[in-house]
Amino acid sequence: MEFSNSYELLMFLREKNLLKNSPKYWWPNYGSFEVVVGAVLTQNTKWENVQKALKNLKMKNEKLKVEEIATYDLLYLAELIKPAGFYKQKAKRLKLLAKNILEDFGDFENFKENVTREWLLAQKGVGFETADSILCYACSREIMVVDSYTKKLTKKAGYEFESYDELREWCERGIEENWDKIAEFYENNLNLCFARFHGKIVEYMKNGK
Ligand code: 39A
Repeated sequence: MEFSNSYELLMFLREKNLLKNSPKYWWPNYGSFEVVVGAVLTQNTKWENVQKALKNLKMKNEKLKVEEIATYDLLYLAELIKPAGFYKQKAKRLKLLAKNILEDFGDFENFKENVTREWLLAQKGVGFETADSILCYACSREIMVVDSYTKKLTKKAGYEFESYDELREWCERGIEENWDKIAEFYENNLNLCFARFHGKIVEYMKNGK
């Protein structure tokens, strides 16, 4: 596998039609508080386990609410998210994050509009990948999420990056430098190009082809 920048990687993945069975912006229920919960739950576990935990959480209410998670009994919350692993720690972190969102932003809509990467990174248990997943898929910001799949794929092509941000910037640079060409393929509908790019990488690494 050879590509000299992230644009070439995107073109390689684009031909494979990897998102044909995925939601528009790949992450289910994009733009909702559920994405924040999923981004925390997916740490150190498989997405399939996250889906089980989300199903438990959504038994009472199909739409997850920040107010609900902030007031849940901790043991009850931990029990619901058990399938995602590290459930006691994740329950504490989720509840604290929900409380802080309400305390600092008032509601989820204001959080989506105004939250910064710095604010997210200052939250307990929120690292780069979780913060960027929240920014990209919950808050509709044009930021590339990079994860272990992205690292593995670029490594296979001979790239080594010293940090998360170095890899993220490499992914973003190739796209930004070729914006005009990409705009042509997508008929100027470049909304959340990075969300779809990340989704393609994950699907390719999980399902191959
Ligand atoms: N690893 C993953 C995923 N695999 C995923 N989907 C499939 C839909 N999401 C949303 C996050 N992480």
